[in-house]
Amino acid sequence: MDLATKPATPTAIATDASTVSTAAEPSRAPQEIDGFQLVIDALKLNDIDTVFTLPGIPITDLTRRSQAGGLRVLAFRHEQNAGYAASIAGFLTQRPGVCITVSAPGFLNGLNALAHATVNCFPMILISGSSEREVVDLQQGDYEEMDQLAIAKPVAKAAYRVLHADDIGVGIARAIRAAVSGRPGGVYLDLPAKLFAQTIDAETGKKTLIKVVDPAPKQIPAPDAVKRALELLKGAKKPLIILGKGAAYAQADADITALVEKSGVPYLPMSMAKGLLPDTHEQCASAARSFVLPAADVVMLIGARLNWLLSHGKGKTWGGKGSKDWGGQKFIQLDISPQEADSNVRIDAPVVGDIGSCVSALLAGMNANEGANWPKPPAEWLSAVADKKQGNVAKMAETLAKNPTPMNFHSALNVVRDIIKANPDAMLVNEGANALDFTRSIVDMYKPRKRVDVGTWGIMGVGMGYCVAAAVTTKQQVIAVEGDSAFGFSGMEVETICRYNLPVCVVVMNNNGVYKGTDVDPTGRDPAPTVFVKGARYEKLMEAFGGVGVVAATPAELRSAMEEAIRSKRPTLINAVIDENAGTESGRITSLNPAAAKKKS
Ligand code: ADP
Ligand code: TZD
Ligand code: MG
Repeated sequence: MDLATKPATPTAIATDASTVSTAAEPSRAPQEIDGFQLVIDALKLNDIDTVFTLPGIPITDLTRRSQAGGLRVLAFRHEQNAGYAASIAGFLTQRPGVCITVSAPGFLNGLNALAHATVNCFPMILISGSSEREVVDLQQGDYEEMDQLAIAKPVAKAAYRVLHADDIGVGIARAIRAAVSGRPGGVYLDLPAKLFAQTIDAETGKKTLIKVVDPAPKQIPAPDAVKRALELLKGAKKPLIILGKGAAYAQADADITALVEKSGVPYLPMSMAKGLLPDTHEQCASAARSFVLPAADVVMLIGARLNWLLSHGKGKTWGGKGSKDWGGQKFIQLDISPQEADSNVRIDAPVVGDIGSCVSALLAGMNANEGANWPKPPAEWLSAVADKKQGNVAKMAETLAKNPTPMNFHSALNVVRDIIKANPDAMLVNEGANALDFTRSIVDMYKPRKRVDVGTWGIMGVGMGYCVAAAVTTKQQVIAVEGDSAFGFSGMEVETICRYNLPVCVVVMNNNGVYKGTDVDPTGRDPAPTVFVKGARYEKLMEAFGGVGVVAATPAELRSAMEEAIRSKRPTLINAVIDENAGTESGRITSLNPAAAKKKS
C-alpha cells in the first residue's frame, strides 16, 4: 500500500514494509532479534516449510524475510484462496498449513478458510497481523481496526494473541499443538503490528523458542472398547464399513486395508476417503450405496461423522419410515473425539483414539481371537451386495458409452475417469454441484488422499487454492474438475498457478451456469440469477498469464487436451463445453433445497 494514501499512525509506519526497500533485516544492534525473525525461526524450528499468504501492512516484511530465510512463500491474489490452500496442505501433510494475512479485511478473507479447517478437522494456523491493542480496545479508529481475536474465536478450535516478543515461541507452539493434536482444526494466532518490530536480546530470544515434542500424541483406545466393537462386528449378519476423511487423514493406509480385507466387510468410502482402498476393490460397495445403507445391521464408522452427508444415521436413507426414524442399525464408531459418539443416533460401540491406534488394536484383537479364521460376513449378504453392484455398474457403463452432442457430464467424465486410471498418482480437485456429484460417482480413485473437494460444508471456492497446495505439497500432477460457477470463486488464482508454473490442469465443466444454463428472468429484464454469459471463453484466462487454454467440445478433444497437459506439465485450462440442459437443480442434494422440500410437504 502506498504510504501517501494510508491513514498512517507512527507505529504503522515503523512496521510498514513499504518503507523497507529490500528483504534485508532492518538495522538493529547485532545481538538483538526482532519479532519478525522470532516468528520465522519458530516456524522453521517446527518443520513448517511453506506459508500461504498475501502481503501488506503489517506482514509484508514477514513474507519477504520468510522467503529470504528459506521458507517457501506462496503469494495469492485473495486471502480466502491462500487460506483454503493452507487448510488442505494440513490435511495432506498432518502438519498445520499456515496462512498469513494482513489485518481486518485480509483477516476476514482468511476467516472463511479457518472455519472450513475447523469444520473439516484439518490442521491449519491463520496468522494475521492486527492493529494496536490500545487503539482497537478504545475503538479510536486505527488503520484496519478490528478486534480480530474475538471474531476468530467462534470458528477456531483455539485462538491466541501474542503481545511480547519473548512469548512468540510459546504462541507458535500452542498454535501447532492445538491444530494437530486430538481432533485437528483451525487455530488463529493474532500478532499485533508492534510485536514484529519489538527487539530482544538474540540469545535470550532463541531460548524462548519451543520445538514441539510429539505434537499429535497417539491416543490408544481402551481394550474393553475394542472388545465390545469386535463382538458387535462378529455377530453382524449384514455388516458395513464406512471410511471417512478422518481415516484418510490418519495415514494408516496399510492397517486400514488389512482391517477391511480381514473382516471381508463391504465398505463405502466418503468422498475424500475414496482411494484409501482402490474404488475398484471387490469389497467397495459405492455402486450399491442406496442398497447397503438401509439394509446393513451393523455399521462401523472409521473417521466419518454421522452428519448430513450420511443423513444423520436415520430416516429413509437408513431404512427408517419417516425422516427422523432410526433404521435399526447398530453403530461402531472409531474417532479421536469422544464427544462425536451419540451426536445423531446411539453409538453402541464407540472406540475413541487415533485411527491408526484404533485400527491396529482391532486388527490385533481379530488376530488374537480367531487368527486367520476371523469369520467372513454371511455369503447371502455379500452376494446381495455384489448383485446390486453389478447391476448398477452395467447401467453406468451404458450411460458412459453414449456420445451425445453437445457433451454431457457423463461423456466428459468418462474421459477424466480414464485419465485418472492411467495417472493414479495425480491429485484430483473437485467442486461444483453436478460437476461434483457426477465426478465423485464416475471417477474411480486408486490411491489414498488423492481426492480433495468441497468437504463438510459443500462450499464453492476451494478449487484453485487447493490446486496450488496440492501441487506444491505432493509434487504431483493436479487435475481440477470445476463447475463453471465453482471455478469463478477462485478463478483469478490461475495467475498464481502460472506464476509458480505448477502442473495443474483445470477442466471447467461449462454448462453456462449454476446447475444449468437454461433459466430465464420471467420479467424479461435481466439474465436469470443462475445463468452466466453463454459460451464463455474461460480458457483465455489461463492464456492471459502464459498458460495453455483449450476449448474441448467433444470427448476426443478433452482427452487429447488432458493428455497433453499431463505430458507437458504446463498450467492448462480446458473449457469443456457441456450441454446447458445436462445438470439437475442442486446436483444430488436437491432434497435440501427448501423449495423442493416445500413441494413435497
Ligand atoms: P467425512 O466427511 O469423510 O464423512 P468427517 O469429516 O465427517 O468425514 O469425519 C472425520 C472424523 O474423523 C471426525 O469426527 C474427526 O474427529 C475424525 N478424525 C480426524 N482425524 C482423526 C485421527 N487422526 N484419528 C481419529 N479420528 C480422526
Ligand atoms: N456459495 C458458497 C461459498 N458455497 C456454495 N455451496 C454456494 C454458494 C451454493 N452453490 C452450491 O451449493 S453449488 C453452486 C453454488 C453456487 C454452483 C453450482 O454450479 P457449478 O456446477 O457450475 O459450479 P454445475 O455443474 O453447473 O452443477
Ligand atoms: Mg455449471
